[in-house]
Amino acid sequence: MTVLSIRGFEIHPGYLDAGEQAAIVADLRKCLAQAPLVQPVTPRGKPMSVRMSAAGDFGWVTDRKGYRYETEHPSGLAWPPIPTSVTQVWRALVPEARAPECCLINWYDDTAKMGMHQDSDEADMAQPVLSISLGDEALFRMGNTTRGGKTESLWLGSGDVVVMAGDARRAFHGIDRVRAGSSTLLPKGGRINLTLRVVT
Ligand code: MD6
Ligand code: FE
Repeated sequence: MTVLSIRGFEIHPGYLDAGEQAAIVADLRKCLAQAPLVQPVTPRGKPMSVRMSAAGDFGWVTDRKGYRYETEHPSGLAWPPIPTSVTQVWRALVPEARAPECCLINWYDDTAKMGMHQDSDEADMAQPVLSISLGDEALFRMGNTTRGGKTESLWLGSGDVVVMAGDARRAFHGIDRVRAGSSTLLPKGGRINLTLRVVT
């Protein structure tokens, strides 16, 4: 299987076949029935364009009180467990890592994007972050461990998996845009990105 390395990001194009992608989507529907997607706001009160939920021991949340991990959905209910269809990918690609404690679920419509950011709210930055893309293609921008400078972009398609480990673990990255209608996986279109993390 092909593996690309771009600025230390390890990219596995087409890692999941169509059947595996559909099985994960079916599992995520059950998760989202228990922990519905919410529109988060930044600490400064700006609504984000993605809708967000999570599975696992912790969910990453943002609101007026700041960015943080929480053990409960904003409704006060526990997050659902991470589906085994998802943890399998982590075990296969990062076998040395600790078990994932959070599966962040980001849903993008065709206007959503994600500004350049670092994933840095986790206690053990030696642990990798793994992302799974499902549905419409998205333009993923990879930068440096400090803000600014040269970047490289790549379209992530449905079934692609990205591992951020080592130096890339602290690299800035973001989503510039989503290509509407580029996948038939989700009947109403859009894109789901899962990011698996060790939090503690
Ligand atoms: C996205 N991904 O693909 C946004 N974070 O929608 C991320 O923010 C990300 O792809 C950590 C590791 C891999 C990622
Ligand atoms: Fe990220």
